[in-house]
Amino acid sequence: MSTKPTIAAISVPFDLGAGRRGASKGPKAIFQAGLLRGLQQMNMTIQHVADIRLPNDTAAPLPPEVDKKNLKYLAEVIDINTRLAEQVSKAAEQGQFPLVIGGDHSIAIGTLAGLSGHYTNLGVIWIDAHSDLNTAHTSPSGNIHGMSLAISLGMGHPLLTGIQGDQAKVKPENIVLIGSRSLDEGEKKLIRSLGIKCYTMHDIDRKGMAAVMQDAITYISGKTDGVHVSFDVDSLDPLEAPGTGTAVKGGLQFREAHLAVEMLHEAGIVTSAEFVEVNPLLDDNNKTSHLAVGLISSLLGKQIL
Ligand code: Z70
Ligand code: MN
Ligand code: MN
Ligand code: MN
Repeated sequence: MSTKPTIAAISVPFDLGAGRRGASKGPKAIFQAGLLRGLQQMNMTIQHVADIRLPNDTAAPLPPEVDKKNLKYLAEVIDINTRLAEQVSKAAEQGQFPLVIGGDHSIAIGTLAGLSGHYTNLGVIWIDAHSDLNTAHTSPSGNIHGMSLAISLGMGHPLLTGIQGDQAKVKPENIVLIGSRSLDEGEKKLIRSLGIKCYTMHDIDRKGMAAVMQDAITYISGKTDGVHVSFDVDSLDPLEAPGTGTAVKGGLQFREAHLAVEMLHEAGIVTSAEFVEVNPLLDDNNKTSHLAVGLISSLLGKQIL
């Protein structure tokens, strides 16, 4: 970005899309770790524009005939994402940079739904140990945070794919997965059949993060008119990010993760972002919350010198 946009921070203290509770405490911990202060010190204009919650923690009820099979907390996930999508859309409409702070990764459903109307070809860089490409038919868990990217592709329960309209919110050729190392069988099939660009940990080990990010940026920048960065902190190695619900060994190092977001900033292509799956209940001295603040700052342009 040449002129710095206003950052519209949108917190989503929601964790019913995940298999364990605690990510709902992520936003508070990330703000307490100094998010606003850090960005203000960088001369960024940041406003905390919304905190998305269910009134009295109760979702709008679903009609009794709705098939909820293998979709845990479907009503809550629909309701929170419907609200989030409206808020994200409003921020994008006003030319702000939506910065969504989760919460579990099911909130990407609402973020992408809210963004999609503002772009013809929205790019998505999905930095995650997982691909979140399950449907109720392939999911081993029924946890909707493992389905959010499939839903954004238009695959999944119609009440989820229908948020902000039935159209797909993102096209498979505009997605890049980075840091993958825990993929379910159905997800692998889908990545192959749709030809989704996927840089696994194996690719990062072989080529190095700098080359992977350069490839990813080249791949996505020519054909998209906006790029959303969906950053799941479980992409990092559990030694770096212990405060997350589904830690998977063999993840990104602190420096690799920072390099990735620094290169995204330098490319000048990023128009929105979300940081998800910080679980303060599992954290060690707020290490993961501070890590998130550092990564967000770097993505938005913080430099060492
Ligand atoms: C598994 C599932 C997942 C995040 C775990 C795990 C999905 N593929 N996503 N943590 N962020 O249950 O679908
Ligand atoms: Mn995820
Ligand atoms: Mn994950
Ligand atoms: Mn930079």
